[in-house]
Amino acid sequence: MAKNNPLIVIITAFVVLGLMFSLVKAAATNITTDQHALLALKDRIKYDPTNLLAKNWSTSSSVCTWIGVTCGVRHHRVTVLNISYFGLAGTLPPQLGNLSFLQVLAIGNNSFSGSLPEELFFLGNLSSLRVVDLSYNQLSGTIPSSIFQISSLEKLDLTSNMFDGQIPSIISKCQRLQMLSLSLNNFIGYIPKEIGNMTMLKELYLGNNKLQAHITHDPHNLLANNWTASTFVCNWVGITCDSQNNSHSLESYLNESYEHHSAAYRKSLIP
Ligand SMILES: *[C@@H]1O[C@H](CO)[C@@H](O)[C@H](O)[C@H]1NC(C)=O
Ligand SMILES: *[C@@H]1O[C@H](CO)[C@@H](O)[C@H](O)[C@H]1NC(C)=O
Ligand SMILES: *[C@@H]1O[C@H](CO)[C@@H](O)[C@H](O)[C@H]1NC(C)=O
Ligand SMILES: *[C@@H]1O[C@H](CO)[C@@H](O)[C@H](O)[C@H]1NC(C)=O
Ligand SMILES: *[C@@H]1O[C@H](CO)[C@@H](O)[C@H](O)[C@H]1NC(C)=O
Ligand SMILES: *[C@@H]1O[C@H](CO)[C@@H](O)[C@H](O)[C@H]1NC(C)=O
Ligand SMILES: *[C@@H]1O[C@H](CO)[C@@H](O)[C@H](O)[C@H]1NC(C)=O
Ligand SMILES: *[C@@H]1O[C@H](CO)[C@@H](O)[C@H](O)[C@H]1NC(C)=O
Ligand SMILES: *[C@@H]1O[C@H](CO)[C@@H](O)[C@H](O)[C@H]1NC(C)=O
Ligand SMILES: CC(=O)N[C@H]1CO[C@H](CO)[C@@H](O)[C@@H]1O
Repeated sequence: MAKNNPLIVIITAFVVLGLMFSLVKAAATNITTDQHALLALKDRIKYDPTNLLAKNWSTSSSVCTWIGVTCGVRHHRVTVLNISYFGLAGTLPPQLGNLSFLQVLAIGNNSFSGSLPEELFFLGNLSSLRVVDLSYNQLSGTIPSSIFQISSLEKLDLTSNMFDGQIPSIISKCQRLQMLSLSLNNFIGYIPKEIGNMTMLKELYLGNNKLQAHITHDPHNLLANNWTASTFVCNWVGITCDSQNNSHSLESYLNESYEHHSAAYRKSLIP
């Protein structure tokens, strides 16, 4: 009965037009879009000790010759932005989300602050991203969940920032993730059990947060047998202690006082 209904025809026409419009818009981005995105970042730099970007990121030269920037051979678009160890302070503009060919975003060991703009990882824009290294900055706020829609992501390093909130269970959508570090932040809540089904994950660092464990499945009785109250916590499997400091400076993937709670943990291990 909906056949040839004029209203449906009109709605369909609008939907198709909208789709075409967004495709044209996406196709309309070019190296100038990338330049605008990087200039927006340059504008957000509040401290640049050696005037590196001020001098080098000049509009009179192609962005592909800018320091820290690499372009792809085929598309001649920005594929790598690596400004790690430049000593910069500033914030991240949403325009970075327009770098639609970006594969590597590395701003580690600087003094970037503020929160991550939600648009930064908006679905579809940064769909080629493989590596995100924001480690050793002063970034804060929650992680926009849009980042976990990027299925190409292989490495996410947020070590040593001031990020907070919970680790969302949709993180397991990033099935290609091989390295995840959230250490030295203010994450709270339970570690999502879905992390256990990220089969490519080789490195996982969650230490020095305010996370809690909720282990319901321990197939080989690994923790049940190994995390015993009678042995020193630094000798437990999966726990590494600071070798210079044989006390409580644990870089463990959970911060709970295991010595006092191990019995309770073992109780909750096996369903
Ligand atoms: C990029 O696109 C804009 C508008 O779509 C156009 O004005 C500009 O000339 C293009 N730049 C290059 C380098 O193709
Ligand atoms: C910017 O730095 C790159 C890499 O060091 C260099 O090749 C380029 O000539 C510099 N550009 C300017 C305008 O200084
Ligand atoms: C970024 O550059 C630094 C310093 O040159 C290097 O050590 C690091 O491996 C690079 N990061 C990525 C993700 O390529
Ligand atoms: C880039 O990002 C900004 C901010 O999100 C947006 O206003 C702009 O339209 C985007 N597109 C281009 C082509 O610069
Ligand atoms: C992302 O892509 C959409 C659709 O092409 C566009 O409207 C938007 O401006 C882009 N940039 C950001 C930062 O969202
Ligand atoms: C990065 O910065 C942190 C904190 O300042 C420092 O501990 C670390 O050694 C730095 N990494 C490198 C490779 O220099
Ligand atoms: C893995 O996690 C996803 C998302 O939570 C879920 O849909 C899927 O069923 C899980 N697969 C297994 C094998 O646990
Ligand atoms: C726990 O595992 C560690 C590392 O494999 C091992 O050195 C230690 O002896 C084990 N402890 C117990 C009580 O099995
Ligand atoms: C040893 O642990 C104490 C208390 O947790 C800490 O303040 C100190 O910085 C640690 N020392 C080293 C060398 O890591
Ligand atoms: C290393 C570390 O952060 N330890 C903390 C773990 O949590 C207990 C209880 O919340 C604190 O007392 C420790 O300082």
